[in-house]
Amino acid sequence: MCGIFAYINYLEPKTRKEILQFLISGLQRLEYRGYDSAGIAFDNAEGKTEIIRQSGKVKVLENEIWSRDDLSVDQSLDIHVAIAHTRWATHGAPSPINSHPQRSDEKQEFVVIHNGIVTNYKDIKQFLTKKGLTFESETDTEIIAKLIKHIHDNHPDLTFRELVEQVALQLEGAFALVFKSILYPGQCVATRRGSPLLVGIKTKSSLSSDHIPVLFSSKDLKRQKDITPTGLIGTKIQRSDSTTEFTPLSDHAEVEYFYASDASAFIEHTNRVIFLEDDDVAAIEDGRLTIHRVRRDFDDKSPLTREIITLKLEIQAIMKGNFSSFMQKEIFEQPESVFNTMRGRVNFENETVILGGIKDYIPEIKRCRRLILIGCGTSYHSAIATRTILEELTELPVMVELASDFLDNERPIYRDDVCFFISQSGETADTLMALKYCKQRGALIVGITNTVGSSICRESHCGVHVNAGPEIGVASTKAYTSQFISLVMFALVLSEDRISMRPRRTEIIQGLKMLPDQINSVLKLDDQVKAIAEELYTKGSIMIMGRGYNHATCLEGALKIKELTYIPSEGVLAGELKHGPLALVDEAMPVIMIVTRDKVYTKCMNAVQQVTARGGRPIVICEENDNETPTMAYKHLKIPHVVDCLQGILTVIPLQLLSYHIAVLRGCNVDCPRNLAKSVTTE
Ligand code: G6Q
Ligand code: GLU
Repeated sequence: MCGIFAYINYLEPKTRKEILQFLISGLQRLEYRGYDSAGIAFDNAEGKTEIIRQSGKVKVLENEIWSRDDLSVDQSLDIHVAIAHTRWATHGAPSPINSHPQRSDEKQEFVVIHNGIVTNYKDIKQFLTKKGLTFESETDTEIIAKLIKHIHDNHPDLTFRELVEQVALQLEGAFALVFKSILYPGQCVATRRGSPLLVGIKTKSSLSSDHIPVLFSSKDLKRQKDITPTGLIGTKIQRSDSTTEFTPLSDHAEVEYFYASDASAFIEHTNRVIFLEDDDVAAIEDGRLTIHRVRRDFDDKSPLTREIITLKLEIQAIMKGNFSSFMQKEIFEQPESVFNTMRGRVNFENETVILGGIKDYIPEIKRCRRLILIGCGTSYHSAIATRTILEELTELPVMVELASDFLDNERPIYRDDVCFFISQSGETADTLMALKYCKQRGALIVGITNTVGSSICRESHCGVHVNAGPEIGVASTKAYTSQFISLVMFALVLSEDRISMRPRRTEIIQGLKMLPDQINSVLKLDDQVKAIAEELYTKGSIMIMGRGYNHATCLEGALKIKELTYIPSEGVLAGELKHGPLALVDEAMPVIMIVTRDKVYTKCMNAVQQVTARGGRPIVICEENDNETPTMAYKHLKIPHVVDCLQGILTVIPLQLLSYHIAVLRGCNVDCPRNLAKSVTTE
């Protein structure tokens, strides 16, 4: 997700340096949301809008800002509007020109920052191109900047707020927008639909009210009924003669406002916050904040006021939302993170998959000798989870290696090998060293990471950004499922032209489409899982069994339990049960078994029988339509059916939840387990 931040001071003098520092710290507070580039816009010493944008970390932008010696940073500004943005690219690769703020023209009459996706941007772009406008970026956002200028040029009588309303009426999709314009100095207008946007208010005195009236713009603007989405421009707009009395918010004229994607960006300055609703337009002019409604349908039922809330949360609490830990938040984020991994890549209608980061290398990959997947810990498990489907759809030999063991044994690598390096952090030492080992031997290097600009990213020839959003909990959860999906998408890309594989690809792609909702269903088992945790948290060890597509699941579940709860836990391939692990089974040994309806269902049922025959009391994770397995289990958790190669996305979630609840019951530090680090950057 990206971050929006804006700072407006009115009769509260600040030097340009202070303002720039506000912007940088605001963006730093939003870094946890994940991004790949950043930018700011402010007034320069000549009174023009200055834009500074960089791809990469906020630090890169900060260095660029302070390297400039022409900014007159000591100039004091009584009234000023500054906007800032961290971008999570959806349209156009991370680059300065694709970063925000996006501008309307060379003179930068209007600049805008955007969080979300404008789904009808191509229509609007085509419309504006026909009007003679040209575009410099690959983003959807740029059309917003161009559109507001176009409406202004055709309706110079409209106020800044009215211009933004008209723009919002044209847009489809999700957006939070903040505009700045040299044509409307000291004014800043924001609006949202589908993406969060907050207003922070800082004044020296108490506010005269804890509510702000909402003004209904439709009283001001009579739109002609024949307006079409791109037919508005050039339509005469009438304005009623209604005037609106402004009630100043405070008896002091001096005031500072903040716009942000979440309160963590400005909570250190003020805890007085307004949460804007969809289709609100928040306009700041002459130090006054007014909130308007852009009535898209005339039976608008939204409240007539917006409450000014006094937040009592600490910054971290805001970042965690309503969750007790980042790990818990990240487990519950998986419907969204899995969707984000597929967003803009999987087209569920025409059943195509596009991975922009590797598309130029597909011919070379198709000619390769074999695929080698290399990683550590959970990332290694995502490789195990997808090896079979990769072999099936690519018809290539696929090897899976633990990076440390791969290096210890100096495995042979050849020029026609394709080596995948899977890493959430992109900085894991063993994985990075294995990458360099393979690169030296001429193999093609594919990075599968969750961190843009990381070492593994930079060292790879090509790659896939798993787009899970930042993962702060040391124990990897949403990165695992996103790595899993990324590798499945890769398999689908490699088999795009195989007629014989069409039915299988259809089954998988339609399975991917259902995943976010199905993950939500599994998350609803949280209370049942917690009840099981209350039985297990005092145990001395826990065994988890699975096979086939769920071999990886039992390894990953065991890893989660051991690293979070410090209870020895082993993931056992059910087919190995009789070759030793069965000796561990008795009525005291907790055994969790994964049984899903696929080609190994019967074998898994046999394993359940073997465990129960030794007095074991298995806790089974099975499918909703399976009424047989539960009769043999001590307890069971039912999850939705999904195509076999995607089962591991759903079956791992009860194990993530179980490890979380057991850790909490045992008083363990969920986000920072003892002895562990989020990124193991040493061997
Ligand atoms: C698992 C841990 C750990 C992690 C590895 C690899 O929950 O987070 O096993 O998966 O250390 O880390 P990277 O994926 O960042 O390379
Ligand atoms: N869709 C816009 C872009 O790709 C904004 C993405 C974001 O939310 O950061 O630039």
